[in-house]
Amino acid sequence: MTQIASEAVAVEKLALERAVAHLKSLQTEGGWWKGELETNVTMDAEDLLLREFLGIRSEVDTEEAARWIRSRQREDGTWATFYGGPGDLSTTIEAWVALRLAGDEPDASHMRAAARFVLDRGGVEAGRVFTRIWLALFGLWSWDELPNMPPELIYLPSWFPLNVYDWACWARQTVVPLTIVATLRPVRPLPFGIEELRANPGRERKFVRPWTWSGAFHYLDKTLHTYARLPVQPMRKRAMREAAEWILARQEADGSWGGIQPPWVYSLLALHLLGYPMNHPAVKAGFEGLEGFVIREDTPEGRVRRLEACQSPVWDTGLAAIALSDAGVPADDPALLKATDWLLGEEIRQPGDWAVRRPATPPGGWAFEFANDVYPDTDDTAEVVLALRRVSHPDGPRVKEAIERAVTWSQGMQSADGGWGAFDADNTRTLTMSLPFCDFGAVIDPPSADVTAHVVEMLAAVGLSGGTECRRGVGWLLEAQEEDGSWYGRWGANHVYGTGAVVPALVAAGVPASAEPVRRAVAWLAAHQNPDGGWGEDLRSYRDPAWVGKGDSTASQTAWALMALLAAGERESSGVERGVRWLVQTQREDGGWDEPQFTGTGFPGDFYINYHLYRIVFPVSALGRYLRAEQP
Ligand code: R04
Repeated sequence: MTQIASEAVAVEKLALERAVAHLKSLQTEGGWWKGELETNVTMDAEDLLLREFLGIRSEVDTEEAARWIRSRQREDGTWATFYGGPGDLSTTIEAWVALRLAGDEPDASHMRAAARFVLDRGGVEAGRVFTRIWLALFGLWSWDELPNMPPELIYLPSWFPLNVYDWACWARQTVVPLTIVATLRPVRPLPFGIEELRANPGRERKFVRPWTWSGAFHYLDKTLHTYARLPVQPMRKRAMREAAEWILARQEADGSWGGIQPPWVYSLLALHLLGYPMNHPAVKAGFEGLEGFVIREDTPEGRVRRLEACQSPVWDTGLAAIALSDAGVPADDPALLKATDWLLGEEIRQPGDWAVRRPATPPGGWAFEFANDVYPDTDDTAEVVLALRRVSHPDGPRVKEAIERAVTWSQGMQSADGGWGAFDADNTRTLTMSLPFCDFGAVIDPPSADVTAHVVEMLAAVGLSGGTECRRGVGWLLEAQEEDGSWYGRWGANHVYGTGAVVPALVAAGVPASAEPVRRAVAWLAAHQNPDGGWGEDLRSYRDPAWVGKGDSTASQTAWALMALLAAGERESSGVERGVRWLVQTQREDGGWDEPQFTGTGFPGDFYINYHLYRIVFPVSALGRYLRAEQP
């Protein structure tokens, strides 16, 4: 090696050492990691509305939440769903209403700017269903102008179209409580109106074509509205009680539902409306648990309060352990042992909703959150197994058995087409998407390239690359490659995430780095490297193909691209060298990276996440793999 080359490697080693020290410093006493899960202000607006509705909204909470919401408003008066993104109509409507609750006057300049944007976009009339449900709760929107959601849904058997198990688990847990809310149609008026946000007082009606599925559902909806207005409905009452039982059976140990905000909030609302008092154990646990998702922070403007939409400790801990191991931290390092102890305690040993589709599959695996026993997912399970197998733990058999259960469960969760969805097998019935209610977010959980890749990589790592499941998974991935050589990213932004997950998986499963699909992926990554050496892909790419593979360079996305290129044997390429240099040059003094950009996806097109640990775990993995890759 020449003098200059070895100096360059020394710089990268130093960068990695500092990054490892930074990552280690973020580990908690309990052995786990958890980065903030940042989303958007609908969380905070809806929290204030919920508390107002229940009569438990405090002055302090309101002031702190309002301060946070104001701090997120942009120059043009709008709120977005991700950093640097375009103004979002529903988010801006909800923020405006929450600020009115907090006492902001409609003629204040920031409120007028927001209202102007809302009117420009068609007013509240054009807002999403969830937003209009919140307005209806306060008499600001008519329940008649919302899609019907009959609670009798709960009776549909699991083979019947549209039954609750045809819905993705997050939508299932949201819809069941909403059937109760939308049937009882409560209204608790506010001391102010929203005239400022209405575009056309007499809402115009569009002709809906009855011969499409969504058209047919539209007219069915009209019929159901007529039924909803009939007076005595003992059958409805029974259905609502049945739905309440279903909800109560799914409350988690921390009082949450799925550990995610919408099901949590609507479940509490539904129980309240059915007469469960605030001191009922389930309701009490629900509100106490929410406290654990509140972040308070002191800023120059005063204290702010914001809510996490969900929490990612298992995911973060798995990724952090893999990163440390990639960086050369020894397999028996105390940091890895502590993480392993915690992860072993988080294993899920009981059946959940997934068992409806896979009754014969024994339980095992991991979920995303602290408490999420009903909803383990294949993505977290794969990453945790990839982490555990690199640790040398004193109780080897215990680790081995947990891994074996997780592998068996993952194999059982393979969908009929050979891919993997996150929370369920064969959750692929697209009919659900045509319901008038479903105008926001993914409502099914079909196999995706990123999740399938993680499971394939895990199966290969435990020596099962020759097994049927892994081989069918590889087949699914090859089939899913885009024309341009990339893979779509369902849970991360976007094609850089998908490609960054799939290439290492294919190579681990035995596809040669010289094979044509891998070469096409390498070419796609090379063609989308930024002039500064990094990679970035804007979340607008989900709606606008012009953005695919394009955006500001970020640490996490640069790391994903690098891991794909390294797996593809490109260590000596100038692309890898320039990518690594970008990471080294943008590293902060404390060993971390800045990443205001959101690179996580909740729902493509609708809901995005900034996982605050992504900016450190992925660069550590990428630099670690770069430095440990075999020298030619
Ligand atoms: C990074 C992938 C890991 N793996 C597990 C996924 C975890 C995150 O999943 C969700 C997060 C969510 N948030 N909010 C919602 C949500 C759903 C998820 C949500 C749910 C219902 C409605 C609106 C938002 F599945 Br309505 C933060 C794949």
